[in-house]
Amino acid sequence: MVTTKECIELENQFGAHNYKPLDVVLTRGSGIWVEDVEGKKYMDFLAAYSAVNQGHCHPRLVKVLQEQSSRLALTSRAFRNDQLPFLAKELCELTGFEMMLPMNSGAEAVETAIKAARKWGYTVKGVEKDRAEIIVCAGNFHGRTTTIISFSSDAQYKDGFGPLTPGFTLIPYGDARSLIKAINKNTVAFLVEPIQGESGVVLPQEGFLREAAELCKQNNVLLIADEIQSGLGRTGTLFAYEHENVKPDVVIIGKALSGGMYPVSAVVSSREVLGVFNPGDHGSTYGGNPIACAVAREALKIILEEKLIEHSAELGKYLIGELRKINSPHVDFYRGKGLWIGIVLKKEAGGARRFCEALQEKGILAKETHENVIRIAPPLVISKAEIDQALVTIKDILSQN
Ligand code: IF1
Repeated sequence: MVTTKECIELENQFGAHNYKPLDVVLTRGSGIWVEDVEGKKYMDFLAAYSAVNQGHCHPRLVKVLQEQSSRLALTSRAFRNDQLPFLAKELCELTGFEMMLPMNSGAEAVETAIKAARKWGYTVKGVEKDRAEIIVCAGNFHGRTTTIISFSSDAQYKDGFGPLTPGFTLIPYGDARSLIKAINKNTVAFLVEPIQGESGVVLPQEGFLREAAELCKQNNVLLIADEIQSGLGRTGTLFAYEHENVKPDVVIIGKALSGGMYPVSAVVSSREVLGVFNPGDHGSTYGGNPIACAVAREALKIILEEKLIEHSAELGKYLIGELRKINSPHVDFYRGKGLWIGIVLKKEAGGARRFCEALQEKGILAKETHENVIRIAPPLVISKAEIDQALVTIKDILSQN
């Protein structure tokens, strides 16, 4: 039997220190519950940043993973397989787009969308070679590749990783007037999270996304929604953009596309946009592999058949309502949509980390973001009874002085 202490020491000695995780060493998970190596059980209120919407080790996903991995695991796209065609069809029908391009990590899908938008700019819109510009928002998080961190507004994500990739313009999140000013003849796309995750579950003011969609349409600019974290039921709709009744030109999906069982991501869009890719333009060894596609097909079915979208809307509303009843000296306000909530602490609260450590002590695993926000994002399979059980602990910790 390994111990927490032993695991932490080994990881610290042999693993790069690119994270500061909570000192909990997990060994088992089911539903919203995870267990550490000493047998202590926790409610997972992060869901691997919304990748485990379907709950840990969902039996249907384990079964599909086992079956497919013992049949055919990887062929590369040099050959075809019998899973990708059906994921492509099912994903396009579910999302209402004409085509998809499968990748593995979220960042790879974001890079795919950037490359598609640039090539669409040159070959369809007629932008001058190498002059394409993409507008992004301050506070964005779209991944960790050197191109993606080039347009981050967070110095830490960029420091030490230059030279940075040009061709990106930052505007304040939610500011349509800045968007108008930033758009020019070389603008090919506006890449945006409908709700910003890493920034701490930040919702733009009502109507921003609708105005942005209108501006993009008027200026022949692609609206690209990064739904890698906000998508697939997290905010109480299939995609977060639906809250604003817009339909982006391109949608980037990841994380819960596989229910946390396997790295799977995809870009969905029109034939006009994804049609810019010719054979050999783009790809990846594992992109669209049989396991990824079989697991993703099942993960999408679970979201629909277990009504996780409606569940997220209903229980999310209940949860934020109950949280707002807590009389806490530390909390400034609560914000969120569906089962995605940010508890924004006052400056004088001393940062969110200590509250996450206190929650860990009491059996709830949550993650701080940007110093003063406790992010709440349990698997969407959470029951009302489990929420009520968690509320007792959360209330206890937030109301203490
Ligand atoms: C880390 C953050 C969250 C994402 C959105 C693309 C990606 C992500 C909206 C890239 C990934 C993860 C990455 C992970 C922690 C986590 C994270 F804190 F980094 F910012 F969720 F908020 N678009 N987010 O949220 O997808 O390549 O990771 O599959 O890098 O620390 P990926």
